[in-house]
Amino acid sequence: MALRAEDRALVRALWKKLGSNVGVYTTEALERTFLAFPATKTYFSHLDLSPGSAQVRAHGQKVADALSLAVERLDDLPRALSALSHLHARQLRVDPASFQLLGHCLLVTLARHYPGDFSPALHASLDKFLSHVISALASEYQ
Ligand code: HNI
Repeated sequence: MALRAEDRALVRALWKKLGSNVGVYTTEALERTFLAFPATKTYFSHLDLSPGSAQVRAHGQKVADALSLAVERLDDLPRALSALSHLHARQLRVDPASFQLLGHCLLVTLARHYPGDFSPALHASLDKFLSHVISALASEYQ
């Protein structure tokens, strides 16, 4: 489903509000993913996954930077994320189904921290944005 102008505006406005805290929320989303879907931890056996881990926080910041780039390049997502898709598909060999799990946990995290902003319209727009990111990340799997 295409991202309409309203979706883009809502996602951009939320991202502006998150400011420099995007990494805090992606880190919480990662922690939730590891807890709710423990099979995802197998890809990170080389990292310290204990609560509050600096390594998870550092990884969360990398994911945050990729998502912020995606917000900046909403018109060009497949190209913006192609190197990352290649990395996940060919080198890391991450099951693309797990992208949905992290996306879901990020949605839950943002809803929890921004309950007042999280209207059904913002929910729908964020869901669409994450679906676009996930399909761009999955593009190199074919
Ligand atoms: Ni993902 C590395 C972005 C989902 C497993 N991942 C990265 C990096 C970014 C990134 C950025 C760092 C690349 C680099 O160093 O050049 N990952 C994203 C995004 C999503 C995502 C935007 C989804 C929204 N990755 C996932 C999921 C898994 C995953 C769901 C597994 C369950 N990613 C990895 C692994 C690494 C990784 C493993 C390497 C980590 C390391 O440091 O060794």
